[in-house]
Amino acid sequence: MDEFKVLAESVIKGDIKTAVAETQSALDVGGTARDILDKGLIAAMDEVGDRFAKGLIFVPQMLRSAKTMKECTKLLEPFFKEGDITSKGKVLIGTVKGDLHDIGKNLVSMMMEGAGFTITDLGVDVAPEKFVQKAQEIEPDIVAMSALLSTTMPSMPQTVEALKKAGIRDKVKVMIGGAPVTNKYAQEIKADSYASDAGSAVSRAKDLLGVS
Ligand code: B1M
Repeated sequence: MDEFKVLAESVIKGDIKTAVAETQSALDVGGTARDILDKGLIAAMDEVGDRFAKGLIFVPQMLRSAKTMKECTKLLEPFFKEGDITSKGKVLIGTVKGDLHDIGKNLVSMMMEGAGFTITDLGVDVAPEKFVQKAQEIEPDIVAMSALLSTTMPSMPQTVEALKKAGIRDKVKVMIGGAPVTNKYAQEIKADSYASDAGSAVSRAKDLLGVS
């Protein structure tokens, strides 16, 4: 985090103006979007999480840091585009029911879109029925679910079950991710794939659909 110390500190403090300026200057001096994201912004959010867990900060401060990170991420978006490409496949994505965390899900959407996937983003707090209804409407290749709370993870198998009940489970691939989610959990709930971060979500999606 040292290289991006001021950036990370401003995200932790929720100082949008400084964080945006630091992101821009890191890009201007040749920093890669991936480094700025991983070593600056995500590292800062991990620290925010630690401070929250220790009772040093509270929900309003977490929200402010989240808003700051989102503003910085906007500057990085163009750097995650892989070039002029035809659609690699349709992805329906959302954060599961009861869960309002969307930064990781938005990064996955952004990187998948940049890699040429067509994204339909249902947002946050997406109930299994909503995933099913939209999947029936747009016929995606992949249904992608994000969860950041251990308490909302059960909505993932519930969604898999709902897809099954609607008769479309074998027509889509299911990918899951989010901080508390593991590969083991993906296997347990019979998802087709798990990714630990947004970059590997792109690789896993390509693998699932057999595209490069
Ligand atoms: Co919340 N929160 N939060 N929070 N929050 C966590 C997740 C927590 C770990 C903090 C902590 O205690 N240390 C903890 C969860 C504990 C647990 O269940 N394991 C927690 C809690 C407890 C809560 C509340 C319950 C607090 C309360 O109200 N008492 C509450 C719940 C609200 C709700 O959802 N119903 C709550 C609320 C919030 C805010 C709204 C204030 C805010 C979210 C704002 C927003 O997202 N718009 C917030 C934040 C900011 C966090 C932390 C600090 C940061 C999350 C984040 O954005 N990280 C978080 C601590 C932490 O994660 N270290 C915490 C950066 C982001 C890039 O990482 O989302 O992990 P992440 O995404 C990664 C990978 O996981 C992966 O790719 C991304 C990286 O490339 N990934 C996927 C994500 N989705 C994927 C999907 C894929 C593949 C990969 O395929 C489909």
